[in-house]
Amino acid sequence: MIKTIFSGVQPSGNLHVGNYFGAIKQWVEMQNDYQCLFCVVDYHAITVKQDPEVLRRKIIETAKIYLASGIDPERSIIFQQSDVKEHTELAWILNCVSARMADLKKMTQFKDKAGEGQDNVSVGLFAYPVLMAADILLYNTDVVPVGDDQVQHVELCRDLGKRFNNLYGEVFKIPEVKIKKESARIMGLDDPQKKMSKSATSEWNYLGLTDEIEKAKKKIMKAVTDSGSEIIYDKANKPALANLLTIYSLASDRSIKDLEKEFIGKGYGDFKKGLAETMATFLISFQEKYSKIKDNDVKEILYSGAEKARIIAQNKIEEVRKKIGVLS
Ligand code: AQP
Repeated sequence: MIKTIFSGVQPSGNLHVGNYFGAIKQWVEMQNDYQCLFCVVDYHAITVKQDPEVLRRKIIETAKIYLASGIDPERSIIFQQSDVKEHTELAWILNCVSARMADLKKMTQFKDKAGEGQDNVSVGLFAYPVLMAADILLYNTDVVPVGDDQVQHVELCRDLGKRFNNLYGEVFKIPEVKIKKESARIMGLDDPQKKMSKSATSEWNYLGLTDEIEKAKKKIMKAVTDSGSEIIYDKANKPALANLLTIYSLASDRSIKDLEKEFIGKGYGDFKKGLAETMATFLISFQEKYSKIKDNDVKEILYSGAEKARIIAQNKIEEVRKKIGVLS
């Protein structure tokens, strides 16, 4: 039987090469072998403050990025999370019957995002991994392709699904996580100790898929580097260069060894110029596809995607409602 994958991106900022190489590129490759659902997880985005006008635009932009990357709406279901109400319904049920405060307190992403002010962030930010578990469990998902930062959340999803099944009998399929080792964690251009993040306070942190080409080049030229001048991959001692080499390798489809060879005897300046040009070529080609996609076409794709997703989600929620004892 054909297996199902589910994954999503929050429309919470400018999607970057970390989102692309860490997650979306894998999705494109998996379309041939799986039944795929790719969601624009807008209810995740509102766990932190959003400007409604900007959010509306980002939802369209995120779906456009899926399409420009090669997600094919004829083969894959692309939809907006808030269009399928069963996500929030299941999240509430899981909040009550499966999730425990202790589970959520362990989530490192919550600790990172809330920082010192844990008492003043939204309850939604704390509970968001439960909504993510609901997103996944609703669709009998077999595999969840994500970047490294989401692995802990998928593990929690597995635990919540198993706990529900133990209490009420087999209802949920327990999914596996899938990460692409070489691109699982792209680090910030301004700080190689922190992951590249679309909601970073500084735009010099990320390389956006829709960044103007000259700006993208500037970001690369300004990216922090390490001491020394040799171009070698050494994650422990040269983390910034290791990150840039990873991005270079992913954008050019060349091995890191091959790149190291090319830059023997050359310094960071030449290396960055090479990366800036490679990235420009990658972004020009991506943005050409992106700019041809019309907002209205995206809206139609999201609408019909939600109709298809809803059929699967409604079946699962009916099963859940029966099990927990509410009248249908
Ligand atoms: N730096 C990264 N390297 C590799 N993969 C990454 N992903 C995110 N950042 C990196 C993967 O992209 C997918 C979508 O991410 P998300 O929208 O769920 O947001 P996130 O994981 O919280 O990361 P972001 O993009 O930095 O968003 P903000 O700043 O809004 O929190 C996921 O599969 C993620 O692993």
